[in-house]
Amino acid sequence: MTETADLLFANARLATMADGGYGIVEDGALAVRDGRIAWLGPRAQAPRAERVHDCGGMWITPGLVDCHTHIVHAGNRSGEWEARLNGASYEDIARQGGGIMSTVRATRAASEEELLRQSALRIAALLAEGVTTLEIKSGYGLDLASEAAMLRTARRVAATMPVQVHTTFLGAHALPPEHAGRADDYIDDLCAHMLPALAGEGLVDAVDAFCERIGFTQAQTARVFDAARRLGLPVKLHAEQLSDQGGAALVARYGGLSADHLEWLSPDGIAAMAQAGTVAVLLPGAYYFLRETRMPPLDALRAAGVPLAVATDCNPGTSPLTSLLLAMNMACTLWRLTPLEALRGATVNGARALGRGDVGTLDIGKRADLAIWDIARPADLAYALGANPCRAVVNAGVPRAPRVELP
Ligand code: DI6
Ligand code: FE
Repeated sequence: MTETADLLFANARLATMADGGYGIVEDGALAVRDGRIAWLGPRAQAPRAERVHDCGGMWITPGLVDCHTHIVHAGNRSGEWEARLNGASYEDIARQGGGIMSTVRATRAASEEELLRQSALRIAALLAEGVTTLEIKSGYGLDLASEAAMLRTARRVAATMPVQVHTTFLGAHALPPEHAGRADDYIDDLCAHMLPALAGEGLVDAVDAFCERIGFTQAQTARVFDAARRLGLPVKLHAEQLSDQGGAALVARYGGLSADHLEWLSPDGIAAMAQAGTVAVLLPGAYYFLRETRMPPLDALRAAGVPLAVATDCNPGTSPLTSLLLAMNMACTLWRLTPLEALRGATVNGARALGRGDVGTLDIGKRADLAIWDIARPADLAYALGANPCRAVVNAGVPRAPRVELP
């Protein structure tokens, strides 16, 4: 590289995640120009730069990617969680109006300002741990105005906090009370009116659904996917979380970006995902919080070469988790992912689950989204329970402290 770089991160150890492994460069350096990675390699060969940031021998990884969250919502469900621990059943709680519908009521009642204020606290926790790309789903509004408010709030997160946001429409998350007993009518309205209107406002980057006995059927999900396809939007799916509904094979048939959860994934589903290049998004937070016992078929996914991503699934009901590092540890401790698989799941494969090729690895030309860590080796990121070794985060070449100001 002959031109002078804007900024050089020197005296660093690089985990580029670019070669199927950690892609380690010891005693390395990384140069940034115009927000992009302009050069990386051995420090002795580093180009000139306007400014130099001495990393003191710390590690640099790609900025982390949390590719599956419901992090924008109002209210919380700690009360029903406490009731369950005191013996109440899900049915008791649902009869008293608990569950997803209590979050729907709270979210519908909240102003967009309040939605942003409550969500920003959770998002700040993720950003403090090096997350630079975040997926945010709707799905607690379940009517046009409230779904729009959620997605507009997600867009405001990207405008007011140092993070790139991918919005996912999840109108097919649960059946709203206004359509009780009329799921097909709700899907009709969603496909004919809600999704086209939200997409027309530029609020939707991808479309998701909850394909489950307590969610929507394969046929209803396919209608949502057909509507997404008509609008040129990519799809992903909450699939095989609690039963095998054939969701993974369905989203793979649509060339979907990802199938998520997958505890009940079948061999047919795995084959379809491998064929389509659909990413398996693993959500150990929900498995842990619900005290599930059935694991996703990880050895079969590995054997089929299906890329594995790891995400928090941050949501108030089944995964109130705002630490991607802890999600990585859960994936290793509960499901025997290797630390390398967990870190790839939160970088390059998380990016792939969002259809992004310009983040997730350290490569020339990629967006200079980086995280700088005070660790002995990359495995420390999945190892430490609760410690946050992030010492700096870089968004498009601009360094910042891990702790961010709230909007
Ligand atoms: N699967 C889940 O675990 C969450 N949504 C979904 O599709 C539950 C969301 C909630 O309980 O609020
Ligand atoms: Fe989810």
